[in-house]
Order: sequence, then structure tokens, then C-alpha cells
Amino acid sequence: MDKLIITAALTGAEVTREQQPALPVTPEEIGIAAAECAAAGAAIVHVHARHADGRPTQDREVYRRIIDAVKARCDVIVQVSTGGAVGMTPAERLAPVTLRPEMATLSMGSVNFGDEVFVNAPADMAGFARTLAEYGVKPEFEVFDSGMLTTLSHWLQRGLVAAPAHVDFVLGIPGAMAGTPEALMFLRSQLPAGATWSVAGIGAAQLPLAALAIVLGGHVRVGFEDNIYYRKGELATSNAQLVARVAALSRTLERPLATPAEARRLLGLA
Ligand code: KMH
Ligand code: ZN
Repeated sequence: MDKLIITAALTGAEVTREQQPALPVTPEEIGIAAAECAAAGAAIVHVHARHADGRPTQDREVYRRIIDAVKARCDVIVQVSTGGAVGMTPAERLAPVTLRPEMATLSMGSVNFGDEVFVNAPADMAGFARTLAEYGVKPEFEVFDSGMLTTLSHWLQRGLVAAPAHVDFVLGIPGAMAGTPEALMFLRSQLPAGATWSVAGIGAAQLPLAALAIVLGGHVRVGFEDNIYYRKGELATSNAQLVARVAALSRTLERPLATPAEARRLLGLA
């Protein structure tokens, strides 16, 4: 079994400081959080940008400052969001890809997202795939529901994206696929040949799905974007606290952690 790649989803677009006082918002805060997570065992940081007042933005310059702040402190893989926030235009969402980060997310379809709709029209998503390829950026395909894997298989057959794919299952969003072991097992059974995968469980699903991924040979995403609690009723004190718990669990289960350099090799980045 490959070593475990832990991704820290540090900020997201939805969580506020009111909900989670330790949420990193400014580029410097995100850089510090990334370094803490790298020290705790993360090999990738999934980053979103915010304006100074906390509103989400896909502004290229803010992403540039975030990437610089992370790289100044650690060698972790930086994965930018192209999901941004609900309601942003495709062009807006693609802006950070032009910075040529090592990785970027690519959402594989439209989905109800709590009380909102996260729109990812097929033609737009194909355009995202082409733009990532043009800038040499490795996609992480965000899969919120099973039909999105069918789309990915079609893309691979058509040669729109290159194999092997790296997929992240985002499970437990209200309106999308549930954060259950059964959902994860089904999605895993539908993966294209040779794909690598991780799971991001939302809220209380984060820890049990991380545990399942560790034993199944998948990879794990944790962090405030997906879950702000350490346990029921107790906020986590930092993103690194959530990373450290998964790192400890993986070591207990005798699955060593991938360093950023090892993650680059596993994902075909190096
Ligand atoms: N904020 C969500 C609407 C991604 O980063 O690629 C989309 C999202 C996915 O967070
Ligand atoms: Zn995200």
C-alpha cells in the first residue's frame, strides 16, 4: 500500500471566523497554518483566498501572496481551488490556475450545496480541464456524487484528461452523497483504472471516513473547510490539530505518511 497523503483544506469559502476563531484568512495566516500542517504530516494544502474582511475571492494576486507565504515556510504541495464559492463565474474561478500551481481542484458536476446550487455545467468543466492542461497543472477531480465519476471516465476515454486521475470524494454535503462508509465503498468501486483517491468527509463524517481511507489505501483530506470540530461540541484549535490526529491514526495502523516529495512521486508531479 502506498504511503498516506494528507491534504489540509485550510480555509474554504464558507466557514467564518465567527464559526471558527482559528480560521486562517490572510495570506500570512494561511502560510503559517500550512507550515503547521506540514509539520504535523500534511503533504498537500488545499487553499482558498479571502478578502481582508473574510469574503471569498479568486483574485490572482491574493492567491499569489498565499502561494508565496506557503512556499516561504515549507515545501508542501499547493493545490488551489477552482471551485471558489457558489455563484462565481467560471472565468473568475480559473484565475489562480494562471499562476501555474502544482495542483488545482476541478469539480466534476453540479450539485445541491446546502440551500444553494454549486453549478458546474459540462462545457465549463471541460474548459477547466483544458485550461489546467494548458498551464501544466495537475487536477484533483472533486466528486460529490456518483454520476461525476461517469463523467470522468468519459473524459479519460476521450483523452480530455490524462490517466492516472486523482480523485477526491467530498462526502456529506447536505444535498449530495452521504458521508457514510457505504457511499465511499461504492464510489471506490466505480473509480477509473489506476486512479488514486482521497476522501474529504464533511463535519462529523471527517474522522470515520479518514480512518476508512487509511485502511483501504486511499488518501485523506481534513481541515476547517470541511469540518471545524475536534469532537462533538468542541471546536478544533487549529487545522494542524486535525492533521495530527489523522497522522497519529495512520501511524497506529502502520501506514506511514508521504512526505511532500513522496506525494509528488505518487501523484506524478515529480
Ligand atoms: N466552495 C465550494 C462551493 C473546490 O475547492 O474546488 C466549492 C469548493 C470546491 O470548495
Ligand atoms: Zn475547496
